[in-house]
Amino acid sequence: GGMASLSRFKGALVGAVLGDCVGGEFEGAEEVPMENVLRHLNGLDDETKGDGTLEYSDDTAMARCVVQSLLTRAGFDEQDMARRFAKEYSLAPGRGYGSGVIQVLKKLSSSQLSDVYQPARDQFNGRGSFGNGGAMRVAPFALAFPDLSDVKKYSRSGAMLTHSCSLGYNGAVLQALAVHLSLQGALELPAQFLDKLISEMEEVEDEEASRNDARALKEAEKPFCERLYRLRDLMDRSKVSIEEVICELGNGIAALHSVPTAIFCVLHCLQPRESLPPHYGGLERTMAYSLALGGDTDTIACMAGAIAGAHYGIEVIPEAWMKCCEGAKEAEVTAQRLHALYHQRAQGG
Ligand code: R7I
Ligand code: MG
Ligand code: MG
Repeated sequence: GGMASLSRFKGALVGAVLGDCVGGEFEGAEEVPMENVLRHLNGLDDETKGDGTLEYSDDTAMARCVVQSLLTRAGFDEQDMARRFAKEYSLAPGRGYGSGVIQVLKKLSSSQLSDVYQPARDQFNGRGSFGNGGAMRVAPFALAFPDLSDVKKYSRSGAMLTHSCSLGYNGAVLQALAVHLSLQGALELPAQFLDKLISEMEEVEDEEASRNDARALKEAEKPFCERLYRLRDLMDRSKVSIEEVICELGNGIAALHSVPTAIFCVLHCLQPRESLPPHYGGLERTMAYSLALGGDTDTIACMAGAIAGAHYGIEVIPEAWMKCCEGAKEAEVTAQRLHALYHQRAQGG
């Protein structure tokens, strides 16, 4: 489809759900042989399996809250979004939330809360979380706001409801930017796509709070930029092993160790790869490759799925995969409403 087409919106939202659902199988595994990944994915074609047998986790549970809030409020409303996170957690606490964020979600249900950002600031001795929980749910921001500056501003605020450390919320900004650009067709020119991400993140990470956090955590001056430069080096190599990717970019629950990794998965899988079945399309390759990295597989596949889905569109997503994944059909339906909101805003409505 063309720029910001309905197919791309559906692809982004459904791609994220798929990644979360199929990635759950290997979450926390140290390394996953590709053989096991392919067996798992081939199993999804089994007709005898029931609908929605692969349940979504916190990644999708929170993304659904983001979607519902953005649609209901026709924009970003921090009170409303915080309330939805808290309510969702109280109704289904067993979706695999990060161990730290649970405290935030409990505090957010309190009715006498004057500042919805305060519970997040109290995390980890006042530094805030650098986990990838802000980034894993951020795709809907890119689907609701056509302006790049709005995507940056609101994805940051949305992440700060639970992640007040810049190494957490800047990861969300990076992921939102990647989905935004992919939606515009920017992955047709991968090198320029990456250049654009780097130039945007150079600006984002120039802020004082970012510099202070990076210094305190003994990271590079601009940690996400540094990772994006490493990513560029990896892309330029003719061959790169899974071990090298894990070593250079990471596969963990920190946003810094997973968002650049997810972007790499998408870029690496734009073309056929020897290690992957030749009949796989780009989205299937991206999913398989993300799972093979091990570590935080549900979240890395979820983020890669959103970016890849925005690029390839809904048509390439196997029907059998859709059927197996809880919430995938619903995501396809709600994507239409985000598409309408986006184009209404784009026309200044
Ligand atoms: O970031 P968050 O929402 O977790 C998301 C992850 C995804 O993989 C989901 O699929 C789910 O499995 O969890 O939750 P947080 O609790 O804020 O952060 C996740 C973890 O990162 C924490 O439980 C800590 O182990 C670690 N972490 C930190 N550790 C030390 N110091 C995050 N921030 C810090 C920190 O500042
Ligand atoms: Mg999860
Ligand atoms: Mg995860």
